[in-house]
Amino acid sequence: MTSRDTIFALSSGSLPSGVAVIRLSGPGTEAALKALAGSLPPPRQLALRTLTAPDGDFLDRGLVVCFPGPLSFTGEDCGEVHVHGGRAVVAAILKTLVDMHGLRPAEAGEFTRRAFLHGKLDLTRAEGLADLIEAETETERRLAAATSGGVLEGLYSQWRRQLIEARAMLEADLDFSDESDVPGSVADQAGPRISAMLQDIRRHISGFRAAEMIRDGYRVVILGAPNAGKSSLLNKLAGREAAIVTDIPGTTRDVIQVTLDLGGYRVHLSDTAGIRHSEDAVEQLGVAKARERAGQADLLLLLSDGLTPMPEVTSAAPAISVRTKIDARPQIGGSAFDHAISVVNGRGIEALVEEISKRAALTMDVGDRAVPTRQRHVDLLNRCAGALERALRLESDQTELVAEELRHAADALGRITGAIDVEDVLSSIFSSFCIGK
Ligand SMILES: Nc1nc2c(ncn2[C@@H]2O[C@H](COP(=O)(O)OP(=O)(O)OP(=O)(O)O)[C@@H](O)[C@H]2O)c(=O)[nH]1
Ligand SMILES: [Mg+2]
Repeated sequence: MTSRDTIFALSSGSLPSGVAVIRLSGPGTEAALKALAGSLPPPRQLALRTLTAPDGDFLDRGLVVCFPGPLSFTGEDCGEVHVHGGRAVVAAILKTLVDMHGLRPAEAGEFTRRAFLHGKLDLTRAEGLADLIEAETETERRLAAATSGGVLEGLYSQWRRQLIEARAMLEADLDFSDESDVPGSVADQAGPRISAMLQDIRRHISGFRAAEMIRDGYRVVILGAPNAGKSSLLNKLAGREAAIVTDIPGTTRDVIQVTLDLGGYRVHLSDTAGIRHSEDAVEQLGVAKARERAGQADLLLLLSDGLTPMPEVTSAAPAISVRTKIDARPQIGGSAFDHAISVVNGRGIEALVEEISKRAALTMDVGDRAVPTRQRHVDLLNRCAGALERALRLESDQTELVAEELRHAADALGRITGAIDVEDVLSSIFSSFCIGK
């Protein structure tokens, strides 16, 4: 598998920056780098060169490196130039490259796509790489590092191999079933092994919820009657004036969402309109939105300053009750609230943040467990599990049909890693990458 086009892209992100890395891949890489830099250093060694345009115009001085295929990220001839990260510097170099014969700008994810096509990584590792680049929290980074490191590839390949072996045994059993020296118990042995694998797959699928939450974030919704101190709490946790705060009840009309990194977990915190009965049409819409958000939440914070009533909402999410403004209205005696806070003197805020991150951790923590990270994985795992279930329901003398179901099951796993038949999913997977990866 070789590409005719040589592709290039700015791989180091937004400009201006201290250094900009422009990456190339394809058969014309070496010639393009020579045209820019004159002589090239030995493979995989950086060297300082003056880069010039074909007419001899000075472009920049920078580092040049070549990675001849197949020992490169894409498996093709690759190279990089590291130049000063000024917009005009990079624009001049990209312009020089685009004018060269056989070179064109890379599409999103095209370097990784080529790496996949050259067998450098499977689809789950490629998806893990995309996640690693997108990772904003420590939890996301850990999950992405595991996936890009190949934990899913290892698991799915192992299951697939076992299924292919089991099927081969069944088919051999069929072929030799007339001969007395082959015991006829292969089909009987297959049953327990299939059902053990089915259990493993089901357990593995159940980890998707946590992975989804790590990627999408944990949704915390602040609710309370008007003036309870909801927007003040949102601002305090966001560390900025994200929402308007006044002493007029009914200030917040819309849902205001901020995304925070709480203890390494991505948390979406939503401030909502104060819940009360109102004749005002705009306020009614705001209250309806607040109720809707409560229904989609993973955790509710129910606020009251001691005078405002506790909000009543319908939601399956667990709730934490929070007494606000304890600087102005200290609590007397025992408390019916889980937490007591003041945004004025900061009391109780740390404990509340700790509780939110602890709850987020409970739903998101996957530990060392490998979990599916895409709906695509879950769909194909379910297809695999479905085939195994059908195989288990067959009679022991229906060996041929069992073998056929095992083939379906193995194929589904092969589609996850890209070992078989994936042309149709490649575009949707790689188009979500950034340019230059
Ligand atoms: N002393 C004191 N005042 C607070 C505290 N938190 C909020 N307030 C005040 O309470 C009033 C209402 O605060 P908001 O944060 O706007 O209340 P809200 O729940 O968002 O109100 P609505 O948007 O109207 O539903 C403002 O005057 C705040 O300054 C606090 O911890 N201590
Ligand atoms: Mg408000």
